[in-house]
Amino acid sequence: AAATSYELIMVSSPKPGVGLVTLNRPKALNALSTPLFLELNDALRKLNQDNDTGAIVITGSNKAFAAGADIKEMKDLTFSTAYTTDFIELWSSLSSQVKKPIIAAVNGYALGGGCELAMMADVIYCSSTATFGQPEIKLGTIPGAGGSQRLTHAIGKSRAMELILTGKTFSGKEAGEWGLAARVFQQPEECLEEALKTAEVISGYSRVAVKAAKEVVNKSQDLGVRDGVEYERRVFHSLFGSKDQKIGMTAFAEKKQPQWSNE
Ligand code: CO8
Repeated sequence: AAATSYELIMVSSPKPGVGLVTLNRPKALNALSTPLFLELNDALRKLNQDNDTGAIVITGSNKAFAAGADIKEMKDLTFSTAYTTDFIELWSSLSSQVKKPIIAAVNGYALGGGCELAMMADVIYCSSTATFGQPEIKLGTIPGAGGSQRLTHAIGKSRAMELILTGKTFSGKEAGEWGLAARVFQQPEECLEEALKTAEVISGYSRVAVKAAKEVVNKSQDLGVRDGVEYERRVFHSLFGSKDQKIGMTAFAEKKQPQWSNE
């Protein structure tokens, strides 16, 4: 992905095994236009396929992670065009097609589609002054990229309902207290640095086990507990067929560091 040049995002690898995607449309506070999303999807698809990448971090600027879908682009959109072109559907490839862990490092505004993009990631880190929200109601519409579902799962119905019905924003500090964000930092730079460090840690584990871990945790969002536990056990059993399970447990027994084969 690093070899591809993009206009609205930047792709780099600041740590071994880590792909960093930085949204870079500063004039529009990283509003998620279709061209931006096509670039983002392209970069994520390539990072997902890239053998050197074990985990991905998505971030924006200190001012804005992303201030939403591009309102100017949507202003004149009709029902029939939105419906026949499956508007927004391509967004979902982020959560369903990228099998490597994604950490969102959120500083500044994460509103509307920006909040939804953060919630499509597997883990959210943010700075305490970040501003989250689903303000679509103020525009005469509702969240369209999973916000009503993922926010409700993350922070509970009453809080999510209040936020979505009023369009009120909430801070990074609150996102941490409510369990939407895994960790909250004082400084934006620290937020990104810690996200990269965590991604590096994840990237150091067996790719097979990491992929399975992400898969089973995500299943908990769709299945009831009984089916989810059964699904987990099936995948757990299947990992006895991997080389890395043997490598990991043998290394423990021999008091050595495991050298993963990623097989
Ligand atoms: N879309 C398009 N342009 C935007 C957006 C946006 N979401 N947000 C900011 N911009 C532009 C502004 O128009 C402005 O451009 P210009 O300089 O040409 O006038 C530039 O970015 C800077 O913005 P402001 O001058 O407004 O900056 P402030 O610091 O004064 O305010 C705010 C920052 C509070 C973030 C303000 O920009 C704002 O309220 N933005 C809109 C937030 C919002 O409503 N987001 C939700 C959008 S709807 C949505 O995401 C629906 C999701 C459904 C699924 C997605 C489908 C694709």
